This record gives sequence, C-alpha cells and structure tokens, in this order.
Amino acid sequence: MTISRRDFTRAAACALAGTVVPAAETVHQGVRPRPSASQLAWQRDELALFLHFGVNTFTDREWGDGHEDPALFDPTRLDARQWARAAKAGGARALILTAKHHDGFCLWPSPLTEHCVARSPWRGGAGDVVGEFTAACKSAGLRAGLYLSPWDRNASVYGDSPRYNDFYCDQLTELLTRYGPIAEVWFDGANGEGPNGRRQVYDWPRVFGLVRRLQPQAVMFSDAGPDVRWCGNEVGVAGDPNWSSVDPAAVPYPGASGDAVIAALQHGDPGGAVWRPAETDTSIRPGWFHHPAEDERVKPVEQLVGIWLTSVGRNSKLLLNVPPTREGLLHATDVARLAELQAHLTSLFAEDVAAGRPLDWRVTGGRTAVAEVDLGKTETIALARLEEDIARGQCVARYAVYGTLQARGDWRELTRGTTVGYRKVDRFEPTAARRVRVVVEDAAAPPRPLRIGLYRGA
Ligand code: FUL
Repeated sequence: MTISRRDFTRAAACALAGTVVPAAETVHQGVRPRPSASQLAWQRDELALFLHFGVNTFTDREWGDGHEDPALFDPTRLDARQWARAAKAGGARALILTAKHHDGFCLWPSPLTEHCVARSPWRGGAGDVVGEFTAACKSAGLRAGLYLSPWDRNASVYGDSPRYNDFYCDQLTELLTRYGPIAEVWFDGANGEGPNGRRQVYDWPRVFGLVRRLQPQAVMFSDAGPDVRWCGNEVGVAGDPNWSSVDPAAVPYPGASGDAVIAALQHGDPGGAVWRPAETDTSIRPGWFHHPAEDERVKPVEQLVGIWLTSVGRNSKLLLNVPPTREGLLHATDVARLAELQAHLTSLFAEDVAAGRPLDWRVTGGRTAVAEVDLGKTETIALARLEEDIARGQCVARYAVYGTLQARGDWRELTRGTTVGYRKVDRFEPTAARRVRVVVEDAAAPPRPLRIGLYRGA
C-alpha cells in the first residue's frame, strides 16, 4: 500500500481545475487580496489547540488500519470541559478535534458506519465526543473546529470514488448540521490507497461547496485552501517570507506534491490573487496521538515559545496539538506546559516601551517608508513586534529596524526581515536605544503605517 501525504492522482487535480469555490471575499481585478471576515477572525485567534483523539489513543498507534474493535474505545474520565479550560489557560481561542482520523473511527454516533462510538462501551454506547466537545467549547467561549480525514481505511466504499464521495459528504453533513457553528473544517492531505489498491478521486469542489453552504462562516483548511493553507511542514516553522496571498494554481489540489508546492505553501506569493494565510500545525509531543511512552517528551516551554515565534510571530496561526489520554483528559504535564507558554508570552509582551510614544511615519517612495519613535529615555530592547493592518491587505516585503542612543545619527541595525503581515516578531541582542527607526525597504504596494511594539525581551 502506498501511504503518503502527497499521494493524490492527477485526476484529483483535474477535478479541481477550473473550479470556482468562492472564498467569502470577492477578488477584484487589480485590487490586492484582503481577508474575509472569517479569515480575519481565524488569524486573530492566533493560537488554537489540535486534539488528536480516537481508537489510536487506545491502540497506541499513530495511524490505525480501520480494523480496530470499537470496543477498545472506552475513555474512563472523558471531560471536554477540562480540554476547554486548559485551552483557555494556554491562551488558545479555538480547538479542532479529530472527529475521524485515517482509521475511519467516528467520535460521533454516525448511522453511516459501525466504526464509531455508538459501538463502543463508552457511555453505554450513547456517547458523542463531538457533541461534548462542541458544547464545552461553546460554554467556554472558544471556537470549535472539526477534522474529518478524507482518507478512510475502514469504509468499504473507499476507492469506489463516487460512492465514497457520497459517503464523505453525508458524514460532513452530519457534522455540520448537528453541532452548531463550526469555525474551521480541516482536510488532511495524507492519503493512501483503498482496498485492492483502488485509488480514491475526491470531489473537492463538491466538498468545499457543501461546507460553504452548510457553514458559510467556517474557514476550510487544506494544502490547497480554499480559505487557509498548510504551512508546508509539521515542525512549527512558517515560511520566511510568508505572504498570505497565493497563486491558487501553485497548489492545485490538497496533497499535491513537489518542491515547488512546498515552497508555495511556505512562502505564498506577493503577486497572488487570493488571500489564503498559512496555518502552522505541530504537536506538543513527538506523536499526534497520546502515547504513555512520550509522557516525558513533552516539549519544554522554551521550545514552545520558539515555535510561537516562528508561527504567530511570522504571520501564521499556530495549531498546537495536545492529545487527550486514554482517560479522555489532557495530561497534567501538557496542561502545565500550556499555562507556562501563556505565562511566558504574557511576561515577554507585558511592557511595550514604545507604547504611547508618538510615531513619525514618512512615505519615502512608491514602495518605501520610514517610521521613527523616540522612547523618551534610553531603554534596553531585545524584541520588536511589527504589525500591518491586514484587514486592508499585506504590503511589506523587506524591512530593517535600527536604534540609536544619540539625539542624531549613529543608527545601529538591530534586526531585518522580509514580510510582516498580521505580526512579525524578531528577537535580537539586547541593545540600549533612545530612538528606534523601522525602514520599509520594499513593499508589494504603497506601505501603510505599521504598528510597532518594542520590548525588553526578558
Ligand atoms: C497528517 C496525518 O497523517 C497525521 O496523522 C496527523 O493527523 C497530521 C495533523 O496530519 O497528515
């Protein structure tokens, strides 16, 4: 069996070619793309938790084969409110649950399959993890998202393309009509062959159209969007540069392969006609599912802060996986780590030494500008936070930050970078400065004033 994240056929590409799945926003000729209200809300979440949970949690595997006995699924203390509490304490504003992973086991009672919670002993077969999850999100004021693996190693119709497409759309319909508002629908690019080596050709236009109809405010994630794209790796590092605009032809269908595809996912395209920001998904542990053997291998807070800087701090959103255990709870170590991450970030950004200081903004050319701020006194700074008003699009292509102690001149370069977008955070050697200058050296359009925050970084 071929098992590859990138194992999709050309036919799938053809199915998507020429398809128009309008984003919530219309793209006008000659006007730079901007986010829709849903894409903007998605980005402003900054951090979401990914919850990989299912039969794999009980078999200690990462990819199930679909032959698991549903009786294995029996979390002893499942409490979705504990997941929501930990998410809030970690500063997350949304959660995404694997309603179905590649093994095909459904965490909701689906009349379409035997491979689901209704066949398990949990809550006497009357339980519904998706229901408990969405209710917990709602009461905690968190936005709920669902992952529904296209690849299904249990469904007998998988690989019989039209029949599986019907089955998949019916499953999606259950998920998108029973549980209230769903903020994000996550389509995984991982894919393999069906029984007897049959290849499934997904009807993506139909799938995307169905989501748009049933949950118009939801964003859809996949390698190929349509609303949010994969960042191109699973190690927590968004591209540099990272444009939120893309050329949709560069990644024509979810799971398209090749170096050019990965580069397009990582970097976007300053000339791209469509707004499709990058989501950075990575796990707090080595695996996506909980494995007791990895309880000592939860990433330390310094590493999580680093991941935050290379995702949220690089114009992306961080989708951090924190998998529930066989008890159905997040592990105490992971919960503590989330709270540490939030405490660390809060202290890092506690005091903006540029706050309230007048900012002198000068456009110096068609694509260049200079911003200067007088801090009022000498400050030692080690962190710069730049932000564009992305509701109006993304412009900055290259910038440098300078500091000086003098009333005039003697500018020293503190850091430089490429794109800014929603947020760019740079750490640099702690440096004493009285005045700070941000020079926009290049932009994709006439640059608009940036928000500038400067921090001591301790
Ligand atoms: C991958 C999957 O194969 C992993 O199991 C996990 O769900 C990850 C988020 O995406 O493609």
